Amino acid sequence: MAQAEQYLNEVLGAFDFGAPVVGAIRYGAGHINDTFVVHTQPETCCCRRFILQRMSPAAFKRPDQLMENIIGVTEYLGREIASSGGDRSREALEVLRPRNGAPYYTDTDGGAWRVYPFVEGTICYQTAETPELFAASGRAFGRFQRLLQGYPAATLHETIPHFHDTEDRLAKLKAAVAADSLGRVKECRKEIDFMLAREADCSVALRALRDGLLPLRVTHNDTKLNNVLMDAQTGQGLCIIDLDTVMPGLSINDFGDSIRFGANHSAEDERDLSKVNLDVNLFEVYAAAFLEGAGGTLTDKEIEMLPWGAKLMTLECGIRFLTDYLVGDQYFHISREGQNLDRCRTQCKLVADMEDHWDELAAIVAKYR
Ligand code: ADP
Ligand code: GN1
Ligand code: MG
Repeated sequence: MAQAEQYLNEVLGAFDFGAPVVGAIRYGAGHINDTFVVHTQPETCCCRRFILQRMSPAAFKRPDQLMENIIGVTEYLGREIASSGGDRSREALEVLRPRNGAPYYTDTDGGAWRVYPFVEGTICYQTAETPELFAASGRAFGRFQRLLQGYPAATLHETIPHFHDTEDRLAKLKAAVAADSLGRVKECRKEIDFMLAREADCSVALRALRDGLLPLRVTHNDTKLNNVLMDAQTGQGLCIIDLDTVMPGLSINDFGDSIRFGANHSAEDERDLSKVNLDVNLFEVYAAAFLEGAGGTLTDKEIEMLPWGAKLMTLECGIRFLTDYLVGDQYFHISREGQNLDRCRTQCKLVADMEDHWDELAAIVAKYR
């Protein structure tokens, strides 16, 4: 599909922003969608902004189902937030429909675009600059899970089938290695062996689900620190964004993906691996905050298995980055050659660190059961 910029004029004309559009530029650090910020200039007040996104055609095959999920979830969250005295317009995303009243706009080449009002007065962080900030994100993701406790899970579409099916992710890696379509396998033998040596781990959470030890819940499934907008005034987690993967899932995965991304002090694509280390203190800070936000919704078994969520989300993400590198970077946006391999290497380092600190992680969560 062509560059998203090519369709901007057409797409901007399809929405009524309530005032003239004065510009639209690329925005944010997401790996999946094409995101733009749209500036408008109302006559009587200052600039109003919107987020315009082309949903990734590589990731999302059914934008109709995806938007049905998002509209259902944002309206439900809006009602829950309003009824507890919260600010619906800032604490939950709102979908701005195109002029034709559809949930999203389809451009002349079939690309699917949506708009949200920009949530002002917020900051989107790429690394946990302070433990307080990380804790605030944990409370927000825990609360998100609690707020959606009563959501009718059976009405949700599976926007990406097998999304956190770690067994399936490993099988796809094996297939990419066997095909070696770009001859890249020789560069990443060490990383491939690292993943293969952990084949049995890939089944741990899935087996617990199959055995009825872990419950299926409505989960976010992509709980990176940069998927929560922090209130610039209060420093608290305000609005959970990136709802593309809200689906039935495991609470330990929501916990784990936050640890993967946030409980260290380096970028996801850091090349100097000596800088990539699990911060056990941040693990504890996040665990306490996530459980506080979840307000008693997690079972003892879920709490016991939180370290598994951290390890498996990190291993799985490493497997996904590696697979994408082997097939030619088709899924995760890259800004330089080798970036997905670098991302894979940071994940391997973090998994190894988690293994080295396993007893400490288990002791931390045991305190909260
Ligand atoms: P991706 O799936 O590519 O990660 P996101 O939905 O996370 O896309 O959006 C990318 C970035 O855009 C976010 O990290 C955040 O900085 C910004 N963003 C998204 N929605 C909003 C919003 N409603 N208000 C303010 N910023 C937003
Ligand atoms: C993607 O969309 P974004 O950038 O928040 C990906 C996650 C990965 C993450 C790795 C829909 O998240 O699953 O964990 O990159 N999202 C999707 O940074 O695949
Ligand atoms: Mg995102």
